[in-house]
Amino acid sequence: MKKTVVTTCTRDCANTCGLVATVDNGRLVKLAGDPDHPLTRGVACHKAAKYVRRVYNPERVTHPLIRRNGVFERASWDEALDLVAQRMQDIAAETGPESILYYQGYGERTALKLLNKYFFNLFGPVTTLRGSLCGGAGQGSQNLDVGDRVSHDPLDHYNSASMILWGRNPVSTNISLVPIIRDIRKRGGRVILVDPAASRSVQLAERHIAPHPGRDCFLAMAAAKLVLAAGAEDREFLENRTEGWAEYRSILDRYEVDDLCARAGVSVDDAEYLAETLMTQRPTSILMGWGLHRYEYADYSIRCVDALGAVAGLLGAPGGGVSQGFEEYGAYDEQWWGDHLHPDRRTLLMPTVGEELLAATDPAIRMIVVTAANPVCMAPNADKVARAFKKAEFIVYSGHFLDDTSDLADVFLPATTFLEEDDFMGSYGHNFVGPVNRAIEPVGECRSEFEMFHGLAARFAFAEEFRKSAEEWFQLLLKPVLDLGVSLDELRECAYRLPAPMVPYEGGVFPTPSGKYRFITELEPANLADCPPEYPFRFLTIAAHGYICSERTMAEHTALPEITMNAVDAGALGLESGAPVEVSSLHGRTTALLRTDPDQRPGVVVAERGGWAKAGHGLNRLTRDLASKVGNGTPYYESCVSVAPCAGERARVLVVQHCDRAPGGNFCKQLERRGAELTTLWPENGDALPANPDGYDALVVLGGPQHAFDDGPSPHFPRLLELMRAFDAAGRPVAGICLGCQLLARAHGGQPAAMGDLEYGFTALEATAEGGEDPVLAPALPLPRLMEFHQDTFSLPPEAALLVRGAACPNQAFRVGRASYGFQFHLEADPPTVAAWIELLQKDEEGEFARYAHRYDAEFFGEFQADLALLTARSEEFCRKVADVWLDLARKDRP
Ligand SMILES: Nc1nc2c(c(=O)[nH]1)N[C@H]1C(S)=C(S)[C@@H](COP(=O)(O)OP(=O)(O)OC[C@H]3O[C@@H](n4cnc5c(=O)[nH]c(N)nc54)[C@H](O)[C@@H]3O)O[C@H]1N2
Ligand SMILES: Nc1nc2c(c(=O)[nH]1)N[C@H]1C(S)=C(S)[C@@H](COP(=O)(O)OP(=O)(O)OC[C@H]3O[C@@H](n4cnc5c(=O)[nH]c(N)nc54)[C@H](O)[C@@H]3O)O[C@H]1N2
Ligand code: SF4
Ligand SMILES: [Mo]
Repeated sequence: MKKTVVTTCTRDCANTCGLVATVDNGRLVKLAGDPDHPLTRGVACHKAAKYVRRVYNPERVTHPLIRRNGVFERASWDEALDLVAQRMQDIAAETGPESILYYQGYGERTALKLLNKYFFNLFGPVTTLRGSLCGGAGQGSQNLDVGDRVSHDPLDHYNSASMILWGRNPVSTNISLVPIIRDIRKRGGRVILVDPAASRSVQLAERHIAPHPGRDCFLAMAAAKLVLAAGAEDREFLENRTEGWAEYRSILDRYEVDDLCARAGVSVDDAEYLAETLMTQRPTSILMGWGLHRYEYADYSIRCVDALGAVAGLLGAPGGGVSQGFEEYGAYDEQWWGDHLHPDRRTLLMPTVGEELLAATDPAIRMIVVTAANPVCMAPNADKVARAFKKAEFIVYSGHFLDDTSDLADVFLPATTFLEEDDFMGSYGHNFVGPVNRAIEPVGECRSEFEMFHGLAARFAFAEEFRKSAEEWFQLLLKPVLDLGVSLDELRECAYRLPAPMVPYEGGVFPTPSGKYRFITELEPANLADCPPEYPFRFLTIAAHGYICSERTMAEHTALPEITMNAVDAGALGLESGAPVEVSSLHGRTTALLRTDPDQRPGVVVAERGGWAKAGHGLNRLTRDLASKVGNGTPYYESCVSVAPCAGERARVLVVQHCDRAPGGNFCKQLERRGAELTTLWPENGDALPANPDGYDALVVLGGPQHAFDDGPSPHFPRLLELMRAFDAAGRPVAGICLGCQLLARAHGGQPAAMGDLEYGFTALEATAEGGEDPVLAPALPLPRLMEFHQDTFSLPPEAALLVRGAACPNQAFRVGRASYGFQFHLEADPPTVAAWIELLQKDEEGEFARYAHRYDAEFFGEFQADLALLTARSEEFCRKVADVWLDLARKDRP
């Protein structure tokens, strides 16, 4: 029962690829680029393939959640929607609808999602946002120059002789452009990358110019001066089709080319190469990315690049242009946002949303509804944002995963992904509107926001104004396209090109009041501040290659985020590639893993954005919150950091692993996150165990299917038992998990034995009185349900203290000796491990677990999977706390 469905990727990505989803027996099995989409041409990114796993990920929340007594619990849709509607009504009645903030993120830009705002507008003048975390500065700046920014159709770049990628990284962020760019090279054209970082797009370019961050204006001015000096400017255009040319010319006249190059941090040769390309490789197109936007005076750079295009005659020329983004809402009738209903409403400035929330009074923000966003992770100065969110009484979050923002929410409304929805999607990277056709039924109880907001609206007096079928709404929302004579059914079949020009501003006509191009006429270099000596490095947190923004799972995070520095910078600070370092800014501090790169520009620290704070990747805890001068954009790269070696020596932890199905998981990851250096040995594969603890500060012994009482198949056990005792005698902490726990008991005089039964699944356990006072366990209490998977147990060693007790199997955790801890439950098990253990049991029809099949039946697994996201999240948090204190024991006892 295989079928394919043509659809469109709706993720926050300029490609907006046409996709073909393959569905086998109702299950999505493959997502590939649509060969018939004019831009995708059969090639989607590697993230599309990963999205299949994301849809079915064990961490995905598939049921509504309500927080009760501090913890999320599964709830019905009616309970969740009743609660949200009730709070909206109560708060609006008490302090007015302005006390509610609707925060719509960038994860959803489909037609139907315009209606989210319409819902709130029908409700009343709630507070909303203005400004942008993304493209505000760029759009605002280009609008000053051209009136209304319109980019060249990407397919027009097939007419380009050469291309300049200016602060744009298509290899990671815009894969559909890659064949077009390669075609330019193939035709003998040049591709130049202008980027302070050695991004992956270096591979596309024959020349990489790495200016000082935020100083592109000087490079563009230098190139413009060189074009003028050669008499190669477009004189006709400059004289007749522009305003402010004399003023701009006088700005150029203030500087010499070598001075400008020094200010930009590039060689004169770089500027000459750029100018020569523009003069000899006609037409050259300039493609600006979003990296240029993230500065306070981004308008200087963007407008000077535009000006360079104007001087060199690129504007309005086929194959030329200075292009950037597209109007992704162009296909929709924006009246259905409903913003005209409350023209005077309050808005908060998005780039400083933390500060704005804290400062909001009359009324204060009491309730926040977040859809398709992760501001506690992605907005700058994230700790402040978290503080501001915590001040609100009630937070509603709609999304897919338990991320930094949903961790602060009171209600979680699980949304469908685009694979479970019918909709339409415009693009900010091209001119096509694509159909979003449902490929699979919603996973679990997930609902599209269309259904969610209909459900909510039904609880209010304005229900009738909102209630329409999706079909009726499409007719209204897509009216601008339907008016062109295309039908909804036709739109559902394939991507449709909007009637935008291939080449904007042909004939030098611009949608400005005078119809002319407008030059930047003021540029004050003193506004461009350098990093202070305490934080000497510019911090560029750029798009990750493997993920869209913060769309990832907890388990996908590496132990530490990675930062890249020039090797000379690192050497001067005594930092080693591969070692953890402390990265600090005025706003916060974090640990990261250092990688050095000889090709990276000195003075900058580059990292990938989007990792979660709760996974130790919250880089926005370091970034500065302010708004750009033009366009209310977010100048993330006005952040400066210092980098230093981690304080103290690294703890060296020996890990003994017994099977690939029982990895160190969350426990070992947290040790690494705290700077520990792990050495993993596999005795089953012949690794020899050391004779004594020398060289190690702590020992972890992991689980496995072996029996702790049976040395026959595991001849290394006696040696391991000795080693466990020797670590303890030396005062160095030991942690044994499952099999490791049983071995620890045996090492200290307890007796492992077969249980004659299987204990499996997340199980409620109880801390003993001694557990409540234990230094390692107590800070992690109360106990969540924890994962069990064992058929053996043990008797307690004579001197041991029982810390955790279970009903079916009493001995669940103990302390023995100075600092040895045994955990029968799998506190370390991360979601992929648990998912593999589910499959192991479900598929084991004839194996050793088959006799328990009656207990672990479809109903058991149904319940198990419904709660999996919550269970694994809570167990991860518990594990993190235990690992932290346990590792501190290793550090404390070091001489
Ligand atoms: N894989 C992947 N793709 C994505 C995204 C993602 O997170 N991952 N995010 C999507 C989103 S939300 C967006 S907005 C786009 C962004 O798409 P891009 O603009 O292509 O990507 P960025 O990493 O934001 O920035 C591009 C480059 O600008 C450089 N840069 C930084 N400062 C300067 C400067 O002062 N001058 C110059 N010349 N260059 C500078 C950075 O080093 C970076 O390599 O990508 C979209 N696509
Ligand atoms: N340090 C640093 N921070 C940055 C940037 C940077 O360069 N440096 N760049 C910024 C940029 S360019 C951007 S665009 C912002 C992005 O900032 P945000 O929009 O806040 O963050 P995303 O990570 O894109 O979160 C989108 C969420 O929407 C969810 N989602 C997807 N589809 C749907 C849906 O249909 N319904 C619901 N309810 N949820 C859905 C996804 O699972 C994901 O959790 O981050 C900015 N943050
Ligand atoms: S994430 Fe971007 S490149 Fe990847 S499939 Fe979606 S639209 Fe295409
Ligand atoms: Mo973005």
